Amino acid sequence: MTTAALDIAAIRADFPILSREVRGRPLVYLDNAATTQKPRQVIEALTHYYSNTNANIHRGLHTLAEEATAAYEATRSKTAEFIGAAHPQEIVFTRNTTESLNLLAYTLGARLRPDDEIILSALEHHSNLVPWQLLAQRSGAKLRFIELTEDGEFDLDQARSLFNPRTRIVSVAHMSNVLGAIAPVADLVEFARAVDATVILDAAQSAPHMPVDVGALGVDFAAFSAHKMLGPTGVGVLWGKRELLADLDPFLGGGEMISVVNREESTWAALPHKFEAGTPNIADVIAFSAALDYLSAVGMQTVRDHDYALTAYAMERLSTIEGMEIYGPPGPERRGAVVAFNYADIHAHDIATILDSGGVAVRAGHHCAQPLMRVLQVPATARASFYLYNRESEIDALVDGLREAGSRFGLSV
Ligand code: C6P
Repeated sequence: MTTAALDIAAIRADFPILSREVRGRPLVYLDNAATTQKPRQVIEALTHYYSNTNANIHRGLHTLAEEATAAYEATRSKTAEFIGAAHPQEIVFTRNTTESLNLLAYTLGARLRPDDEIILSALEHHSNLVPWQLLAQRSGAKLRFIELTEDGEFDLDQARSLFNPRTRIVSVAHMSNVLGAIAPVADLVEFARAVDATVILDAAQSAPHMPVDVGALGVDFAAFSAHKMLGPTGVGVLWGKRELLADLDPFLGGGEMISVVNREESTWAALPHKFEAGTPNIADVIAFSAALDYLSAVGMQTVRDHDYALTAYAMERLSTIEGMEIYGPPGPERRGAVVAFNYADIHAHDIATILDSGGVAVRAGHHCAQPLMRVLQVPATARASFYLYNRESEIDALVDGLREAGSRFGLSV
């Protein structure tokens, strides 16, 4: 693996924020799993929209409304193409991954009966756990959990044993936001098909970092967020097979999602509008188009190769520090570009604060995965996460910052 395929200097020049300083030092942004930075193409698309096009969509008959509607729908088509969806109608825009997953838990949940089972895993983000807990409380359905191996990967034998005729839904993170582990989707789909269960992928961390082809993966639904893939905040995607989405009742009621409204009852608009009640986040959806163009021009396999090289380099450099514990799969092959770690007995928050004083931004805490922290038996971890504009010298800056933290805490570095 090499990073030579990417012209990092040219890419970095597209991201205005990367030339700023933090605490008198060049910004080293290693918090990409939380949200990524935005290229000027996305920023300009936003200002261009508000300066030239701004109008509400799907209702006006004037030029601006037609242009805004066309640009919004063009993003839908581009999103479908980006993930290999069969039809643009299979793309529903939401606010974020969290809302996409809540939509599914709410609508699929209407079909569940007491004692039906929902399979999740021990590493889920709260967004792919709490909505199912709420559903379990409403419906009487039971939650079952795939446990992890020592390396932080799904224990496939134990996973297989969970599937049974009561299993209705399996919903897992395609890539863990803490361990980086990539889920064995093909196996899970095989287990699920044998019992006729619905398969949902939380693709919040995978869609930004690797080629994701929902058709080839064979899943039923997938959810992800634009802001983790160079796009604006406030735009989520829910993809679902057309016949499955068509079969679900609406999530939110209101304008835009109806066909005929009577005093006592209504009928629903065609897909995907049935799931997009009210005025959507028009400007940010349209600007997301520029993010998709950017990633497509680079190529998602190139992004994955670059992530792979950086992750391998980071793991190699971090493991030279005595007292460093890195969580998740041991090599970069079955993990994405996040490296969560603890350093001796320094609290993860102290690590993040000391790194920040050197301009290095990482995340520290439970990463919205408290049950996973309990499995790891730690209250928190620090986490560095990479993207296409990061370079090895920034990992060197991370390592220097960690040595600084070690010496401040009296460790031999
Ligand atoms: N993880 C992180 O720093 P939203 O907030 O809805 O855009 O994404 C939620 C979400 C769902 N699943 C996974 C696997 C995620 O990583 C995230 C977001 C961020 O790890 C913020 S907590």
